[in-house]
Amino acid sequence: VDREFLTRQNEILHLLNKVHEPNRFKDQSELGRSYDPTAHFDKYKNASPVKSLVKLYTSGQLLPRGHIFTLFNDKHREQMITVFESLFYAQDWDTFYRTACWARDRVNEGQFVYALSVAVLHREDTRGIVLPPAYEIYPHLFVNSEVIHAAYRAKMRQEPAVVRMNFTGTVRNPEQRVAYLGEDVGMNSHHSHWHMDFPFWWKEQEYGSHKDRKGELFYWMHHQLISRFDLERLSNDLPFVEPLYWDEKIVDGFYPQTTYRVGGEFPARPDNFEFQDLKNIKVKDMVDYTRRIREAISQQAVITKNGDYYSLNDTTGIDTLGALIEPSVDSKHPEYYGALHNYGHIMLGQITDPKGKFNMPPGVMEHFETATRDPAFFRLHKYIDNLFKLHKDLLPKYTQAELSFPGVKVSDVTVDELVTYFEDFDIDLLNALDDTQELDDVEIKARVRRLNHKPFTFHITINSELDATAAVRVFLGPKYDWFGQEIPINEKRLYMVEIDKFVAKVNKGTTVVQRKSSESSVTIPDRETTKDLVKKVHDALEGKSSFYVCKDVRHCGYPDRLLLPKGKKEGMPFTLYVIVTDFEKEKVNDLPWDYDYGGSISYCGVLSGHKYPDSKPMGFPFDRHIDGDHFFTENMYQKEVKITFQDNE
Ligand code: CUO
Repeated sequence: VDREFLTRQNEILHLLNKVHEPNRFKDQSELGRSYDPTAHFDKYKNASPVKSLVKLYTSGQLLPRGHIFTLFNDKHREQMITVFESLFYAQDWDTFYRTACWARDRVNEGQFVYALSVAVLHREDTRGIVLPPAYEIYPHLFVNSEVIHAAYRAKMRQEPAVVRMNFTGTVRNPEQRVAYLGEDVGMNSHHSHWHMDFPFWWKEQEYGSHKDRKGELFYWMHHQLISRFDLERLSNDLPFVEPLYWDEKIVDGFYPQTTYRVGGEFPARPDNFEFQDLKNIKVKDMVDYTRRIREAISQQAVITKNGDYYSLNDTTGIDTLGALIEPSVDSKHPEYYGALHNYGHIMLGQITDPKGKFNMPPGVMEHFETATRDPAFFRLHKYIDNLFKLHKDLLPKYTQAELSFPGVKVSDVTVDELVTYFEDFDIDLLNALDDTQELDDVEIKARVRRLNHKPFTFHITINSELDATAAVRVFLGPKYDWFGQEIPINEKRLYMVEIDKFVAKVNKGTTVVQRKSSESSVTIPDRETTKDLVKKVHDALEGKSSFYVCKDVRHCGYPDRLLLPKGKKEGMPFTLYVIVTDFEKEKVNDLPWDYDYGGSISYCGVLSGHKYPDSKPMGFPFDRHIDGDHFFTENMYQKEVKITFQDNE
């Protein structure tokens, strides 16, 4: 037992416990009271953030506790970054821990949780520490108001309760048919963690930590969110998502029926609402940014701050473009190309109170934890995605040499029956409720319906003339569109979802490669609950059990339950693609260990500053234009599979 690690794990869990209340752990709150950062400025690699933080605090300029924090508000975010940097620059664990205890009761709890989480994800001495699931730290952002009210009633009565949560809306709203995906707590937790692993405000140079292919990951992860949503829509007889446009009505409204802990309900948007000028962002700005980005794409070069041209005409163009559109700190010219995507979130979040006349709180689009609840999220991201598509379509088609693997042939692929179903899942609501002196905690949970699938295994038969290390990519695409027409490959590629990517040894002769759905490089299993985590750490500290520390712990990753789209009761046909290429040619030798993918690197990259393990563009070979005839080579295999939804209502 690594006692030091366990103690640290325990201390982080305590720091994140009921953050909206004063710290209930005596040693931490005492430490927070007695620590004086001003006496220890020499203990920070860079002391200016902590100096600013103390100044902001003593002059009463920090966002007060209890107020709503959103990352999209410049002032809120700047302050949060000051907190993050104070934690990140602490030279040793003790300084980090004391700074965190100090901030715990002084800084706005939303800012504190965000800053502490990102610091834990990026400091060397916290590597391997497991954070509680976001839906347990902040249940309000994940469950609806009805559940919160029922939970309060149960606590008042001091009775344990399980509260059933329904999806937002009614059957009269067709969009509700896919609410199970947009409101899935695991999916929202994945999305919010992605943005903590790849913050758009990350100052690579200053923090000395490179995030390999960050702009490309922004494109790929979000592209996959939309493709997956589209396959889910198809499974529910809904057409693919249409992009939104700045000068058109947003046909479908959205009533989140979700409430902030303090500060009221999330604002709703009626049907057919139009974009409005905000105080600081105008609709015309969005049109202008889009025009400039389209210009850059069509001339295959962006203009940099110095007025130079920076080429987009190669495989790294997508990375440059991702950074420009999100935008991240690495945007080549933020003044000229603006902040198309981030402003899109704000435009949608503030659409019903554009001038702040009614002092409405931020909309669901202004938090990564809640954004996908609004169907307009997928429409905004489809709009952004179409810009990426425009760029990819201008790149040359893959050559035979790039697509093929001479001497290697995939001769067969079999897979178990693909079956999906709904199941119940309980979320701990303990953190959602205010503590009152007189009332003890009782166990209160929200019970949600969520999609899952039966585990399955692929068997891939490869005939090879040589011993080789193969990169295996598995994709799933729709077969028929909403009208029942078979989708041509060049269109189908846009809706292809990545199922897995892994490395396999292939021997001369015949090799059968087996791969389980649970091993997918896209997904992670259910996050450990805070309660289990606390117990495990406690037991290990007492010497009652052992605790396995995984230094490569993954918080980001699509939920493994959602690996397959729902399909239909009568079985819905999809096309499965397996592509086997020469890993030696695409291998990036930057990892200290032998990499077979695993974890959740497909959408979430390699953490800890290492490079992405292969050099092919994400989405290869479906990311570029396809000419049906010459595309399929012997090292690829396609077959029709059926996904059957088992209705167990
Ligand atoms: Cu993840 Cu728009 O970037 O939500």
